[in-house]
Amino acid sequence: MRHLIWLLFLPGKAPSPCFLCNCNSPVKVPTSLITWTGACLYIPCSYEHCFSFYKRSLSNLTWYLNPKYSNKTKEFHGTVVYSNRDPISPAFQGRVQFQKDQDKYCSLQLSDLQPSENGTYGLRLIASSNANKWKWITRILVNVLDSPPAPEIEAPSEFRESTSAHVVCSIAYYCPDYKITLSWGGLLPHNPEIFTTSSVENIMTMNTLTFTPTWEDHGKNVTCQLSTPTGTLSSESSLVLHVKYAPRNVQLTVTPRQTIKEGDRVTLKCETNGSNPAVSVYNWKKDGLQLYQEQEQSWGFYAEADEHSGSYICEAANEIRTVPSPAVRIQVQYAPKDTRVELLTGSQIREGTMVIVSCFCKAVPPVSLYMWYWNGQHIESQTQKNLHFDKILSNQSGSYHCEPENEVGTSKSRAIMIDVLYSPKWVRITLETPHRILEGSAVTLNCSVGSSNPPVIKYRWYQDVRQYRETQEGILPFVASEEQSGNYSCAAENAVGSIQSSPVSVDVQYAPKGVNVVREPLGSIKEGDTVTLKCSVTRANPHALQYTWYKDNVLQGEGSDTLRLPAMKSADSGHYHCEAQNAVGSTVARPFPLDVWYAPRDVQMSVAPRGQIVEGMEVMLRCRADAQPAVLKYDWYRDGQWQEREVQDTLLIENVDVGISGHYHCRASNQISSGDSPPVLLYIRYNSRTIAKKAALGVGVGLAFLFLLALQEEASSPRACSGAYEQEEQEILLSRSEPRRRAPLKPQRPVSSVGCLNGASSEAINYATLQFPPS
Ligand SMILES: *[C@@H]1O[C@H](CO)[C@@H](O)[C@H](O)[C@H]1NC(C)=O
Ligand SMILES: *[C@@H]1O[C@H](CO)[C@@H](O)[C@H](O)[C@H]1NC(C)=O
Ligand SMILES: *[C@@H]1O[C@H](CO)[C@@H](O)[C@H](O)[C@H]1NC(C)=O
Ligand SMILES: *[C@@H]1O[C@H](CO)[C@@H](O)[C@H](O)[C@H]1NC(C)=O
Ligand SMILES: *[C@@H]1O[C@H](CO)[C@@H](O)[C@H](O)[C@H]1NC(C)=O
Ligand SMILES: *[C@@H]1O[C@H](CO)[C@@H](O)[C@H](O)[C@H]1NC(C)=O
Ligand SMILES: *[C@@H]1O[C@H](CO)[C@@H](O)[C@H](O)[C@H]1NC(C)=O
Ligand SMILES: CC(=O)N[C@H]1CO[C@H](CO)[C@@H](O)[C@@H]1O
Repeated sequence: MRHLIWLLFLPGKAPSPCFLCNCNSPVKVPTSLITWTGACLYIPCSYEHCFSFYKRSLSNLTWYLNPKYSNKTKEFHGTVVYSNRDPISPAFQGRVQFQKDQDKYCSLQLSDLQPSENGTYGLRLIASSNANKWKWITRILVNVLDSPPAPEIEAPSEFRESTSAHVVCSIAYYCPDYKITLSWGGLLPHNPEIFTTSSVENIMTMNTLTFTPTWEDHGKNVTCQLSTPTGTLSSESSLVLHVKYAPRNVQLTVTPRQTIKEGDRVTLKCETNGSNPAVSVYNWKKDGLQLYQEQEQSWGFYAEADEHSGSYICEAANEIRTVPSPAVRIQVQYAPKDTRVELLTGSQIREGTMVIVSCFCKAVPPVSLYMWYWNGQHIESQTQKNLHFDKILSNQSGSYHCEPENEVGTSKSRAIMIDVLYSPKWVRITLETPHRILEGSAVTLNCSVGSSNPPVIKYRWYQDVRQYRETQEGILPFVASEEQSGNYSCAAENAVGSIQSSPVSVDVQYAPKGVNVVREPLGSIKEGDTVTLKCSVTRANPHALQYTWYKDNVLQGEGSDTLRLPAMKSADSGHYHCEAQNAVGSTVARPFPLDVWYAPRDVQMSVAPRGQIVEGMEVMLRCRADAQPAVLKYDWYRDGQWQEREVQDTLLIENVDVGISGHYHCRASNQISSGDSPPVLLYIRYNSRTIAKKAALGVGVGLAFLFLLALQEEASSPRACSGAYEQEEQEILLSRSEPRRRAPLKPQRPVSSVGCLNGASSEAINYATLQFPPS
């Protein structure tokens, strides 16, 4: 082994290279090449590093076409294309170029290739040093084609819109003396991003296309063309571009229209102007909100007003991108609906106030015209949303409804009732008994109201300005009386107000009132005086009066309200009255007594009781006289002697005594004078006890005498003296007034005689007899 290493570094002649390296492939060449007729062939060739040792001793270098090994000669034979020792084949004469730099390279170039020159090209290298020989043969397959082949296009597996891509066009050919050109064709000129790079390496001619595909490039036929040095287009390859791009020009279309009527069938279609790959899903959005996501390109519905109006967008999505369409506004039109009428002003509507009624509805398109109806009747002048009453009138009450209209149609609202409240109207008062109203008759006033809303709740009645009565009904019945004459008006009142009528006159007619006889002059009337009586009437309606005069119901005169009585006589005394008469009736005055004054006359005195008067009894004297004026006072006399004065016409003597027996008369006096009654004997007898006592006392003689006297008187009393009065009358008189009780009169002297005295009058003499009681 040590020996061997030494050999390696043995100085002197070259040692055997076999020890130094293994150089099976001395050159580097392509294994095959293509070219075509007329083109040139360039066989690049360079020495391998391992060959450098042998290179120095390289003796024979020959390029053969189709070299063949000969057993006989142990050598290769063939068409010599190039040789450093031998001449080249005449067929290649002038067409061969060998590499200039022969140290490193062994390249060969043949021009104007002929089809026969197809085959195997071999490079034979022989190196010899001393006795050593090293031989190599390197073969290259060369395919001489008839014409240039199509270049190869190498493209990425997919193209995407907006993503830069490289496409390489190449051909395994290069020859310095016959340079071909690869150029790209079929690209759209608008694409600014296209650029190409040509390069040559390892017998390759190539052109790289760099571009950013757009949707427009999709489907385009891109060609790579091979041109000979003369510019002749010789071959080409093409590539149909498949560009993936997002959905293009996404548009939402609405069928039949964007503006549709409620209930119409609407179809929305999301259209694109191409998408690669196809749209995988469609997204529907309304007013920014997701609605549906579906594969279908179309979406249909029956339009509903509230639901379907809005702004729609569809989105088309593929694997590249999701692309929205521009928004499309869909308007679902419908005739006005939910139409209603509302009162904008207060619900209590008074006449003269402002009232606004408004018509509300939903409508698309907006309402163009509002029609208003009053009690079903079209109000021509009103076309606005609001029905405006500046000052509503009572006759504008009623039901109102509106009917708004748009292009699609109309709709009717329900009616609203407008009830205009107002004070009573046309308040009139009428007299239901229009003819003459007599006192005591029934009168009815009628307060009529033309109309009132709300109804009248009460009526006030006025008589000559002052309030008189309040009623629920418009009728005021009453019985006519004088005080009820006057101008009447009524006021009808409801919740809104009160309205007063103009007055009606009630003229209650009545017979004269306060009819009285008035005398002139006043004072006492003496005989001969003149007296005027006037019939005074306080009031009467009507005033036209007729007078009639009566005295003691006997007609005295007619026509004048005065009755003149000249030269009064006593006989004129009496009760006068007048009767005043108007159209209604007559009224009689109270009889007016007219007295002609005269002194008392026919003065009469009476005694009660009648018959025997016994001592101890009660005796009443009564004086009666005819006098004008009436008797003022009565004076009583016994036996001509004044006893008493009384205002009353009676004198009561209690417990009479025999001693007061005598002739009594009375004198009646008035303002004029006085008159005396005829005397009346008052004879008082003893009673039985006194007689007994007297008898016991021995005075029986006197008594006996009296007794006899009495008997005589009984027998001889004159007829003229018989009582002028009836017993009954006397009793009545006695009972009328309780006479004043008097102490017994003082006895003056015993009555000794009995008789009739003649009085001033012509009447009979009165007697009173005293009798002894039966013993
Ligand atoms: C050449 O000789 C080799 C052996 O030396 C043999 O195998 C081959 O067949 C021979 N070729 C021809 C053409 O005689
Ligand atoms: C040219 O040579 C190749 C291989 O070198 C061969 O495949 C081809 O058939 C030949 N062409 C012709 C026309 O002889
Ligand atoms: C592309 O162009 C070439 C040449 O212009 C043509 O032969 C080929 O049929 C075309 N291919 C398509 C898909 O159009
Ligand atoms: C695509 O766009 C072109 C031009 O803008 C137009 O003519 C064509 O109809 C569109 N195609 C579709 C499917 O929208
Ligand atoms: C309502 O009354 C007013 C006067 O008060 C009158 O001018 C108008 O014509 C009346 N309208 C109707 C519809 O009766
Ligand atoms: C009151 O007057 C009105 C109108 O004049 C009339 O219609 C009505 O009948 C009258 N009422 C009575 C009770 O007379
Ligand atoms: C009633 O009215 C009439 C005229 O309208 C008037 O002359 C008269 O004085 C009135 N009467 C009263 C009592 O006011
Ligand atoms: C070793 C070898 O074959 N050498 C040859 C090189 O070329 C000349 C000329 O053709 C030949 O004579 C040699 O024999």
